[in-house]
Amino acid sequence: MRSVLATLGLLYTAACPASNEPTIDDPCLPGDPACPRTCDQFRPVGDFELCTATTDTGYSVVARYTGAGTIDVDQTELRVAGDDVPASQGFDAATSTWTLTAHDLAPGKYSVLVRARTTTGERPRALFAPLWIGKGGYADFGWKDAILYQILTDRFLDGDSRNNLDNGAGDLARVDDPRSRWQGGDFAGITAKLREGYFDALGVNTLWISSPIINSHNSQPSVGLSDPRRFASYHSYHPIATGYTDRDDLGYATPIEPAFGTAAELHELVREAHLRGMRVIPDFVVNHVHKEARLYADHPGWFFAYNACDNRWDVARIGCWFTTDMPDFDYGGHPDAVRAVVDHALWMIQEFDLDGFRADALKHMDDVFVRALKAAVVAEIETTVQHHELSEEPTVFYMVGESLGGWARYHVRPDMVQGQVDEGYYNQTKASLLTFDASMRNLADFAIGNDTAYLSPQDTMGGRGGYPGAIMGNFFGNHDQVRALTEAKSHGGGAERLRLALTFLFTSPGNIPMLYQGDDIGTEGGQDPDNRKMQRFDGLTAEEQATLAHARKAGTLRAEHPALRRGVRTNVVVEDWYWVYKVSDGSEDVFVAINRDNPKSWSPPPGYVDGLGNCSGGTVPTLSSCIFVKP
Ligand SMILES: [Ca+2]
Ligand SMILES: [Ca+2]
Repeated sequence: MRSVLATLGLLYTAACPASNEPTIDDPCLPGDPACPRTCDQFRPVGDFELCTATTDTGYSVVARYTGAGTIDVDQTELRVAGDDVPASQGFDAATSTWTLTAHDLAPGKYSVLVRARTTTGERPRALFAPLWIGKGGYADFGWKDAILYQILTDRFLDGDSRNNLDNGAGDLARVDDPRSRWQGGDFAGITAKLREGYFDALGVNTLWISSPIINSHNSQPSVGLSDPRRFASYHSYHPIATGYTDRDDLGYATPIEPAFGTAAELHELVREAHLRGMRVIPDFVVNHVHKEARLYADHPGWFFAYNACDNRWDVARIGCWFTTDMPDFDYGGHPDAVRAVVDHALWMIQEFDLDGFRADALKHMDDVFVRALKAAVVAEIETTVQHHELSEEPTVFYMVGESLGGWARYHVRPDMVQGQVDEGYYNQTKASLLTFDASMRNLADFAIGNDTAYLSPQDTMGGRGGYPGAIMGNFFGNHDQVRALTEAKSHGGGAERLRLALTFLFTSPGNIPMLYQGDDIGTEGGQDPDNRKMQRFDGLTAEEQATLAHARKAGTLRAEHPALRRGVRTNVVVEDWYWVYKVSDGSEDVFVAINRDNPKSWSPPPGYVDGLGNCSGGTVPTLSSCIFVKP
């Protein structure tokens, strides 16, 4: 993987001789000629001036407090790489400066967080400095390199049955469909699979998990007003601890969903991910709260009056309530609400060292909020990023939204989010590879343009969306769609079509492949709640094992071949039922053949082999795909 930082000329190198390099236990003080610092460019960050520098195995962080008053080091919190350390560490009281340096580090994320207090009890805004160290997908990562796996935390793996909710207790007992109850999945389950290498085997380096914030533990009404069914909030879209920060706990003992585990377990999950160069981006749900939320009780005026969405998703898109129990934020009229929720977001990101957000329901929030969130992320999270608009540096905070009904492009702007889940990609992939309602020629015509479609601005929905830093999320299934395998089966096909879609997903360059849990093995399911079954790891059928093996090969090929992530796709052969394309990044070419037709004769240039193991001897078998690479 090429080093993005090195390419941009942003990688500082240590000035200290190796024998004289300071360690975190032996910090060098600013201006001490015996121990030269590597930092020389300071930037203002709130009440601090910050300088950070990294090498492949070390870092220097110099943070100088420039605000009012005197730092009370005993009352200040300092966290380095997830560990709380005494704030006196590396602190020079005379200059109000922390100097933190370390070397000989293993690859990973070594963010620094300072929650300062002054001797008069003032609390300056937290200082956060995200730092990735090391090669091999750590500091040499840009968001085009992401390969994402979508997890519904409650439905992945029950790693600790002690945190499970009792579905028979109280109001929850009104949920009579087992598919709509809590099922026990948790942080511990995800962490167990991280340690086991389940995601590594798929080439996956980014996890989208459910929102970790506490939800209602009662039963919920349906979105449809005349639908009598009750649902549990296992999907985490009914938050009640919204607004929680380290400064204001709103009266909650923990803001973290207890059915998913503890805050310590979420820290552990993120730490295990970062050790592997893996990014974690939770769902971020702030269009609304649940009516049990403290924020709603304390500030009812921050919310629109009850006004059911009731299928008026476009005409009432900003101010309607999704259900009778989900008060909807009126951000446009309440700057205090914007500030409170942005501060909640910053707290979450800093506290858990998160790498991005999957931003829920963007289309249903006032632009004022989205812009305020992005501005705060740039100012207070991306404090080690040089070029915020490029989405290239490893500490860029990636936000990917979800705006259906043609709204995807609208929010893809430098002052909003880098990407959206790409509805067009979903629709076309489904039509050409799962249902066979559209031809391969349609898919080719769509895909070549779509790979780069969001890199240039275009008018859309009364705005102008698309910019050179855009990176969309490609997908052919998620928790809101009928399962891909079910689409294939209901149109006369089977798992072989799902495998065509997997090949296409993992070989589409420029944007992030987002694979929904279960689509790696070929899980069936209709509309919600049928499409959210518990992930299965054991007792897989031969067909499921074949699909998982295919997904692993295709995902690994994407991880190993930069052209598949960052290249440009061109057509080689386009027929109605058959397509061969080439993806090139200037240093390598990868050829991909996808065949819905009778066996085809096609050979790549000499020296290439099919990494999926389907094609040899110049033949592309029927209903199969091949990814030709040079070994
Ligand atoms: Ca559990
Ligand atoms: Ca709204």
